[in-house]
Amino acid sequence: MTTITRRRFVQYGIGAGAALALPWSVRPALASAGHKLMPYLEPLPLPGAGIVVATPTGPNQYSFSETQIERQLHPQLPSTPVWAYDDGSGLTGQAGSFGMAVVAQSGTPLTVSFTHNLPSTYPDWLPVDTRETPLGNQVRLMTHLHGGFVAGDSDGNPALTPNGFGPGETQTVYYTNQQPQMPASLLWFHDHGLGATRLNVVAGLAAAYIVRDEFDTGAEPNPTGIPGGPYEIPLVIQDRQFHRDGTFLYPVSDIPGAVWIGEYFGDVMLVNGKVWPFLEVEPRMYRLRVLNGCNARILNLDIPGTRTWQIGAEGGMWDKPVPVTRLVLAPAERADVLVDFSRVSGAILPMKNLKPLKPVSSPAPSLTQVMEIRVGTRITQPGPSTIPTSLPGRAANIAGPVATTRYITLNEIGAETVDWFLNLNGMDFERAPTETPSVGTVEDWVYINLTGDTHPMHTHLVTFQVVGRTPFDVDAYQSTYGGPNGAPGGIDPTPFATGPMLPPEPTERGFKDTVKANPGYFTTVRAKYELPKGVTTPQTYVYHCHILEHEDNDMMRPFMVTA
Ligand SMILES: [Cu+2]
Repeated sequence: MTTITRRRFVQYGIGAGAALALPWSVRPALASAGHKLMPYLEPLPLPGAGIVVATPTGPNQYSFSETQIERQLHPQLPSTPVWAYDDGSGLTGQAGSFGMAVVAQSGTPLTVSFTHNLPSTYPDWLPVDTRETPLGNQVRLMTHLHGGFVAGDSDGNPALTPNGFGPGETQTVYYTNQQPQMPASLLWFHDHGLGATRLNVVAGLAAAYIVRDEFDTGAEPNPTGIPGGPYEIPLVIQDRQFHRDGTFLYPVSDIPGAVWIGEYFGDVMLVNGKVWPFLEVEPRMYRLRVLNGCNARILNLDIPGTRTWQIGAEGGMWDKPVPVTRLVLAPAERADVLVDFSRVSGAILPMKNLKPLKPVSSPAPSLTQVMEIRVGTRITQPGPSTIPTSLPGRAANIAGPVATTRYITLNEIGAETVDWFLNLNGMDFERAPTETPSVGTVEDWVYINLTGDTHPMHTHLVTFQVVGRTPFDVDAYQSTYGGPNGAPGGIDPTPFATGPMLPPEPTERGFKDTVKANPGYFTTVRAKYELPKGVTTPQTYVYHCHILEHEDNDMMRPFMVTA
């Protein structure tokens, strides 16, 4: 608490007038252009038809450059500057603001490079808060493979490389795709620049990373008996606002002296990088692979159709399908679902986003429309007509013993003031790691939420089992242990429990890399802290809230896998 941190140093020093230097202070708040846009005018971009499937530059090797392109994201909008990952193709195949997918094979490692070809300083449509960034308004990039089981220096890791990569510089990483830690699954890679992740991702720096194996081949038919080929549809959902000139609108704080805002919520929904698209399907079974790519919005998706089953989540496929009616996905959570349109031939079905039910809590304003599904009447290829009774994946059931249980507090400090920030364990990001699991051991991490909202907690390196959520007396815990920087970590909240631990949701059956830590509960997850083959201790990673505004300020901590 007495350390002079990045934030406080600049707050009391050179950064004090930063907000005044931005053109935003003289630009009147523009009404977002979103409410005037007519939905469902353009088709959903698909792999090979609006989403580029990356071309390797050598055997098991990809070379991307981060570059600015312009795309029209809706027919009633001017074109939008978008930051994109270019595989060398020039991105003529990218239709919208999301448009790149790597297809990897479980067990086959990849070498990937990312070269910064973007502007050296932030444009005025991306309002950087220079109190949070290591190098002011310089654009510093770092790509993280979300869900990757990799060495620390291939992680895109703001603890190891806080300054990221500047213009002309190249980040080179080695993605192990090692089994069983990286089974067939939908991962994604996105920018993780320190203090600017929220802006770099809004600008477009996010892409899909699809891992295949001998069962989940992506073809139809396949050994799993699920839809494939054109009947497997990725859905990357992101909410955005727009200026009338087509640029993304990212609001600046209305608190004098602050630029950072607590959470970014859009007033239009983009799916695969297009505003409110439509999707034409045949009256048969489909596989939808849904990723919540929003900065802060928790989705509660009503999947239209007659019957829906979830078959997997972040950590890959499960052992059996689970019937679902709604998909409640916090930022970075994924759902792999089978949807049967066979009984709704000819129907026009809206996919809607509803307010998430308690105990999930979010201040997001309503945004109901997502996309429209148009069911045709003809079937080109029948595909599977039944749901498999078993799947070639796994339920999460980590055998003990649990070597260590760690108690991690989630704190919000100075809300609605110029000094507003969030933290973990009452500590700033820059402090040395306090979570130091021994390699190969199993640990329980208990997220003690002392704030009013749900935080999607994401751990790099590992996937985990959700053990459960326990209601507790937040006020009593807070008044006993809280301080000016929040409550410290390391204190067991069990004496404050007000009821028994609730089991995981049916949709938390498998391994996950992001868990909803709801207010009023402490949430326990269990992971085995292994390292990739040939990688030796110590290795440093980070864990953080995946609400990108929170991650940037300052709800993120390093952790170290030790001997
Ligand atoms: Cu958060």
